[in-house]
Amino acid sequence: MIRLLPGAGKHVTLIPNEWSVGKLVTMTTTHAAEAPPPHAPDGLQEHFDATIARDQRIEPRDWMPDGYRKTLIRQIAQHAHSEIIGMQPEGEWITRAPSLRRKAILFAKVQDEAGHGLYLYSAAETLGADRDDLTRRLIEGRQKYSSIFNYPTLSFADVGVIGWFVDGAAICNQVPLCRSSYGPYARAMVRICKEESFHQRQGYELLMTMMRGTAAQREMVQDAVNRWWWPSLMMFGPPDDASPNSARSMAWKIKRHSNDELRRRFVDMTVPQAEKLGVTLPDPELRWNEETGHHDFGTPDWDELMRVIKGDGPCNDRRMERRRTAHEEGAWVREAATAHAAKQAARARKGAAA
Ligand code: BYC
Repeated sequence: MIRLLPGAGKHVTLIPNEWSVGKLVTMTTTHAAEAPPPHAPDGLQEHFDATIARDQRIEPRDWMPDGYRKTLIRQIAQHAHSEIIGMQPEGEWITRAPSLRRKAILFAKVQDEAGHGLYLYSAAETLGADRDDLTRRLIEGRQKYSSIFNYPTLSFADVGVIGWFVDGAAICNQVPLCRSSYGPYARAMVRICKEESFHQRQGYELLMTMMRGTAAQREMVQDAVNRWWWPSLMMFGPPDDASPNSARSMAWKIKRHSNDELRRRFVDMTVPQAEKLGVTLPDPELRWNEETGHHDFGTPDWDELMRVIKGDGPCNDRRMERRRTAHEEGAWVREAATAHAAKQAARARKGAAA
């Protein structure tokens, strides 16, 4: 089957592959998994390369190499799953927030994360992925989500530190993704980053309030900082020399900076904030380096990151169990929405025929 697609000013033919937009064949078929890499019809690869070289965007209807599509689906799906699982650690504090104001703020933040997950699943769908399939892959442990959400939230100070560190790290990582070469992903990131920046400030404001409080509150903040610092540095992924995907993703301009560059940017951004707050970052090697114009810092425990990614972190089982239960308990909502959409479509058809 050949489809005609509007290319840059001219019509080009596309030989569909398993990822083609319009879900000609979905991700789950055996055929798709076994299909040989599709051959790019004349000129399309060159057109794609030139678009990337000019820093222009690839859009869903454009031809793209199979590897580019797969890489994007992998990254966007992992990102979407992280947003949804990321609702859990903070969500546990909604009923225990110390005031109505803090409860309302936390509620709104957790709800925003759900929204981020939905934009991202929608972006993945523009690549031909199927959201149900992605969710199944997560639930069956075949797709990843961020390591950071496998750590427990032991006190209300953790809510502030997640906002400050985790959302701060998310901003460092995701602002450059607003310039990612794939249009729908880049556009989703614009709104997500605006909200993340609000989240980071609410976390920092909460911590400033606690630091002005009692000695016990200040201790809670320092304890949360000690527990979240290293896992936050791990959010940026393995070091560059152990990151199998970075080089390819950067050549395609999906990622704009390497894992280590972004990690360093995060450290540089966070150190003065820690000083202002009056907390100590738990790294004896942390110091300003006049020559490089950046901070030197210690090495995260990469074995720990690998263990957590593989499912052996402090809360992996709990997070996945909760996600599975929520998915099963939400089945009636999906069925009701599908029935409602079918009814609406039937009504629209009837109206059009009348
Ligand atoms: N945790 O070659 P690499 C958020 C995996 S949401 C788990 O460097 P890549 C927020 C990686 O997937 C946070 N897995 O990979 C939400 C790869 O495995 P596969 C999520 C990790 O893709 C709610 C393998 O290790 N943010 O911020 O070039 C509230 C090798 O790594 C991790 C995003 O998803 C990890 N930490 O770079 C608040 C942002 N690190 O897939 C905040 C978008 C690596 O080959 N994603 N892996 O089996 C990215 O920027 C990149 O995907 C990463 C990894 C930097 C994360």
